[in-house]
Amino acid sequence: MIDIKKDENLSILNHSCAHLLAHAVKHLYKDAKFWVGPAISEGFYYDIDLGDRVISVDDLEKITKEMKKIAKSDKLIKKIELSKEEALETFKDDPYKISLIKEMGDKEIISAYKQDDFIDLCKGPHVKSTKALKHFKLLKVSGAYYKGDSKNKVLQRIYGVCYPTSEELEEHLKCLEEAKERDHRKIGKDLDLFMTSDLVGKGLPLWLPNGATVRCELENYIREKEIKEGYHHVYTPSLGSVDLYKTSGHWDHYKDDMFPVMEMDSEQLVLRPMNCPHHMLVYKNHLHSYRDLPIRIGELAPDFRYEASGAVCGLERVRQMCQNDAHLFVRPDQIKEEVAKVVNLILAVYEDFHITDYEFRLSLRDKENKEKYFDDDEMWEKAESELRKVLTELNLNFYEAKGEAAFYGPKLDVQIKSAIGHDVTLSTCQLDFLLPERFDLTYTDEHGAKVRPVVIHRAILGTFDRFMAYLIEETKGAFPTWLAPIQVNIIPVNNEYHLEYASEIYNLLKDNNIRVKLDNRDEKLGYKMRESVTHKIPFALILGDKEKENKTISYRKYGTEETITLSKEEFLNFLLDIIKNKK
Ligand code: TSB
Ligand code: ZN
Repeated sequence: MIDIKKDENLSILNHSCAHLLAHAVKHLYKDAKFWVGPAISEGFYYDIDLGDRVISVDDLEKITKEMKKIAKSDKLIKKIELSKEEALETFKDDPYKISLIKEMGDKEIISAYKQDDFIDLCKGPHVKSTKALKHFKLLKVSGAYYKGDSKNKVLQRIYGVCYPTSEELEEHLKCLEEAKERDHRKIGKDLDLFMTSDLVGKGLPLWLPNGATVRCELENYIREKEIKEGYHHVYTPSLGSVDLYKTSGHWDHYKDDMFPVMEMDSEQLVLRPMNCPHHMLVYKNHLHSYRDLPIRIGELAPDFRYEASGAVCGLERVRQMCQNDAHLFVRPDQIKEEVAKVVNLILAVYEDFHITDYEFRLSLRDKENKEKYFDDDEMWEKAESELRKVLTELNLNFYEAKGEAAFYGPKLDVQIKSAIGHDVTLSTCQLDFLLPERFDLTYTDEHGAKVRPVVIHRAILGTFDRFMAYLIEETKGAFPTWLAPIQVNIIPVNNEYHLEYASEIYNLLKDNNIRVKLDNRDEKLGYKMRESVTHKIPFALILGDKEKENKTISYRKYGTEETITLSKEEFLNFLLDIIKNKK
């Protein structure tokens, strides 16, 4: 999908189309007040205050018609420069624009753009005439808090996209359709991977047997990999006392993302949003010498975060998640080597899953935001420059983002795009000088002195939830054989004659730990074959007279039309090899 924001001409066109939208809305709803209408990666939107009115699909049609009319009438779009007083006078009926003008401070000249009877406060640039805005589509409408703050009024946000030609617009709409087809929520439902229920709650999906099977494979996969890399896994509770999170600093900087306190007897408990505090205590359970480090404590750990109800999305953003987490306790001189190992582990895992479309992001703090980040300039400067140095030395291509750090330190995040265009973090590797201090962690150095270790937080698959969402969208539900909920579907040509042989093959595969299904329903062969494809099962075995007689099997691989015959032993070895080597 084209990123509109990355193309200057398309950005101008889309932003101009946002003005056209506001123009049409102003014609149709006289009392409408307008906040902002930027171009975005997906096209454009405009946030509009329509009183209590909620825009419907019918309204969108009406607005579209009016926009087309204005576009066709070829109105020139002219830049106007106003003094502050003139601007305040021009926009006196719109409190949102007045607040924008006031926010501009002492600015002497304020620019606006005018097309026929509509004027909007704007820096520009714009296309020359409304005529250029013929090929657009209004896509959806949603509520959006004024300035993104949930304490404020909900405005109507209307989204759209605009292209210079109808062909390009059609192409874009086709891509949107395809993205909808790839959306993990749709595939998850179609393939019975997971379900959601309002009775359980928002952001709390239930993993069904098919999805749970895939997850179990992912858990075994990453656990084994980590054991080979010298990790030790633990199980720690999903609850912790408020004091634990006061000690860590979560209470001061992360409370808004946590579920509220539960009072029990004399204890105050919270559901944990992260596992770091528990792991700090695991480290502290023993004395350590410099020779013991690095110590790598891993856990597949459930966490709970109070994500906004508008932000939760299938398995991608949930309120209960399971992290593929670990905390590495290292000496300062081991930071580079350990970060390198984490990065290499991420890259090795990505190779196994054929993940190629991602970007590394160095996530830094926002100095101005005192609430969100631990306040210690010296510590932050040290952590950020150290992590940047390591990444540069590792020759990693990364971009920097302010305001994306954890409250305790900077992060190296791996960013991917979901089917419907969400930019989300998959893996993460974070450098932390704070928690060792807060928990008073030490080791003894070669001179017998007590020294602070440094902590590296890392999640390779991120959470199983988000990773699964990603996998579903990347594979469109056609998982590689080693992950597929059902790996082989056995279809006897005729139950009367071939069921016995089919059962023999079924037992052979089952005894070899292959996830196999025997479709012995009295349905037509063609029907069963088609269903095998709909369920995206990697192998369909067709067993008839020839196979029974020669002790062979004939298979069709998902996505191919070819039928291949092998001896049953050959097939078994072929299958075991594919699974073992994750082909
Ligand atoms: C890596 N303390 C660290 C940990 O040691 C931590 O919690 N980091 S995190 O906040 O970045 O979360 C780790 C990963 O969880 C993220 O990289 C992301 O992939 C995943 N994640 C975060 N929030 C959600 C959510 N609401 N739903 C699903 N996955 C999430
Ligand atoms: Zn952590």
